[in-house]
Amino acid sequence: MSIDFSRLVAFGWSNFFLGQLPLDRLDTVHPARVIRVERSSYRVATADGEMLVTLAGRFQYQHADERPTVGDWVLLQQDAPVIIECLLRRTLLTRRQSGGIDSQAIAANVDLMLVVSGLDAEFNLHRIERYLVMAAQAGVTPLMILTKQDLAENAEAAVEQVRARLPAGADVMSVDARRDPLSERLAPWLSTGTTLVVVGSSGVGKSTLVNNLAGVEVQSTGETRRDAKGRHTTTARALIRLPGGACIIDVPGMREVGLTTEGGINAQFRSIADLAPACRFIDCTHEEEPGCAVRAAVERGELAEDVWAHYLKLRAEERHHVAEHERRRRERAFGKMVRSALATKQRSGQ
Ligand SMILES: Nc1nc2c(ncn2[C@@H]2O[C@H](COP(=O)(O)OP(=O)(O)O)[C@@H](O)[C@H]2O)c(=O)[nH]1
Ligand SMILES: [Mg+2]
Ligand SMILES: [Zn+2]
Repeated sequence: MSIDFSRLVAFGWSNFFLGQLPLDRLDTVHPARVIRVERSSYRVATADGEMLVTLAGRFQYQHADERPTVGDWVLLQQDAPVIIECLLRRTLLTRRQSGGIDSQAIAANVDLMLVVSGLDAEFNLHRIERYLVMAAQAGVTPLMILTKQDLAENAEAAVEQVRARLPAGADVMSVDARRDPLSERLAPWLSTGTTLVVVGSSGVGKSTLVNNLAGVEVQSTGETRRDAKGRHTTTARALIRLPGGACIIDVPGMREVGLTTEGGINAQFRSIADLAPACRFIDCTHEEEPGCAVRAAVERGELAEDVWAHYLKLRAEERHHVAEHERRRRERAFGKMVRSALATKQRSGQ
């Protein structure tokens, strides 16, 4: 059977994935993109349309971030609705699983990260910076969308504050996500084959933005997210095709914890990472050590004190997290040792 690749191109298919097809097995497998994940159920888009599939058993033995996620290109078995392989990813957004340092895949093969933040009372530069760390870690260019412009006291000033923290190539704009013509304003980023992912805290207007771009209500917004008992309903992670040809992934229930890693922090705080080689000690923490080039730059007014303080805070959080995980791991290992010693003792009848 021949595959109509033009249909896959509309979902972001490219030569990067074409090059991974097993040419000797093309009559027994076919490529598809994962467009929705809900627990163990996967919806995929193939050249012949959408279908529901499950994972082959062997994925059970793989690390959590190696299992297919939304945005992944996968190979399906020709004669059964089963994902048998996950193709190499161009980019991958991960988050730490709660209570561990193992990472979990959130969205794959994304080109642009829309970081959404509100210009209402919730506006917080440090929170925005966390998402920028996450983008740096994933190797994806961020585009900052500051929503609720209509509720802002001074949207222009906020835009400039954010701009000062952006890495090269990134951009920022303020919008009213309910009313602005966002397809027009975001047009340069929405060409066919581009995949965007929307991240940001709950209530900032992510679903409003996705609906605005889609031109219809594809995601429920505001209080409708809660069920009759007022609990947040868990919606699935989904990839939605926009009228202009781009794909967009909404990630509901994204929390800020566990977003950072040491590598991501260094990538976002380039100015600090660039100064570090000039510190006297190779393992300088840039806190109290003599001969610290970072602190010297703060004292000379060349590095904003606030940037330095936030860097220290994120790094301390990251180290605490890693240490905590290690402590729990040891506790578990010790418990196991004690239990097996007891079992041995019982067996020998003592
Ligand atoms: N005033 C104003 N309200 C907005 C804007 N964007 C979203 N909202 C409202 O904020 C609430 C939360 O939006 P929602 O899209 O559900 O946020 P999400 O949790 O990030 O998906 C809804 O009541 C929206 O109508 C905006 O630009 N201006
Ligand atoms: Mg939402
Ligand atoms: Zn230092």
